[in-house]
Amino acid sequence: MTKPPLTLYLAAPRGFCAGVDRAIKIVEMAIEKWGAPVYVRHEIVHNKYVVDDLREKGAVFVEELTDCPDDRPVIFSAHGVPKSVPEEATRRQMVFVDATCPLVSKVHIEAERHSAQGLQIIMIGHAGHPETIGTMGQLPEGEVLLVETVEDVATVAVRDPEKLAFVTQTTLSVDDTIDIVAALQARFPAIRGPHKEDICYATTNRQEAVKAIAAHAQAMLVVGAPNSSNSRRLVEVASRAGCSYSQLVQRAGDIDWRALEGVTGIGVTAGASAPELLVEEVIDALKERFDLTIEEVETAQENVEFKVPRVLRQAG
Ligand code: 0CG
Ligand code: SF4
Repeated sequence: MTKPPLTLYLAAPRGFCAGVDRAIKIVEMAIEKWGAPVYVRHEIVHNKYVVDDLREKGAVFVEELTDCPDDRPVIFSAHGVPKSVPEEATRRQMVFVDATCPLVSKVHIEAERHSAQGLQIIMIGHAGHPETIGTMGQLPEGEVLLVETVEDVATVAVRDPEKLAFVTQTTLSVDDTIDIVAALQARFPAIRGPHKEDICYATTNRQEAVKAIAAHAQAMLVVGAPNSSNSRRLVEVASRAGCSYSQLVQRAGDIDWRALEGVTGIGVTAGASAPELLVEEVIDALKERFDLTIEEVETAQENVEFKVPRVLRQAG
């Protein structure tokens, strides 16, 4: 039987960002340095494959510090943690390594700096996401107010409209955030903030590549996890940019083949926490069913790298 032709537009950049790369290295190096088990508070990055692999190597994943013994090292995930977490670890005299992405830490510092100047903070983010909990947790209760949508901006109850600053989650939709920032600036003309928002380079670049592909492809597959904010945003961006079918897949087994019947152009990308191995798995599965032509669509080049904390660079 002849296979139907399909052009696969492969997004570049896609997959691992510098913060994810660093966080995974931190866990691996900690296990090497201190031996197993090394505890990790929350999924180090939002990917089951990565987590299972590290578990195999000796990591134990827990949600709270209360689930860790005092006498084993603990790593905090790339998404960041409220101030209370390292405080508690210090109180218990635990060995801990913070794998918070430096671009998330930068937002933490921004929030603290604004607060020190007497400003109340409005955070644009998703309720319940660990990064939002971590960033809001840099300051006492009530000092950071959350808005998720343009509608929220209309009702947010601030202390003093003249004394405000905003920060954002790093993995938001660039387009949605433009609208929310505009609504904040319209309602609170004195609000301070970053030049645009705090969305990171990786989130921005992956969304750009998806938009460029959506012009040619009827369908988009995003390799990533359901709890991965940046991956889910890529699915939305593809739909909005014109892909009539856009699906989040954790593994090749998740592909809905019926939805791809008649498709002649498909985009493939991966969230910042999804390993390239899983992208290859998806491409191989497409190859089995289609006569595939692969075109890479590169909209940016990335050369960001973050060092692991010094304690892990030291021998022994
Ligand atoms: O995109 P979010 O913030 O949900 O995180 P994920 O682990 O998927 O990727 C980047 C990081 C940290
Ligand atoms: Fe850092 Fe951005 Fe990667 Fe999050 S998605 S870990 S903020 S580089």
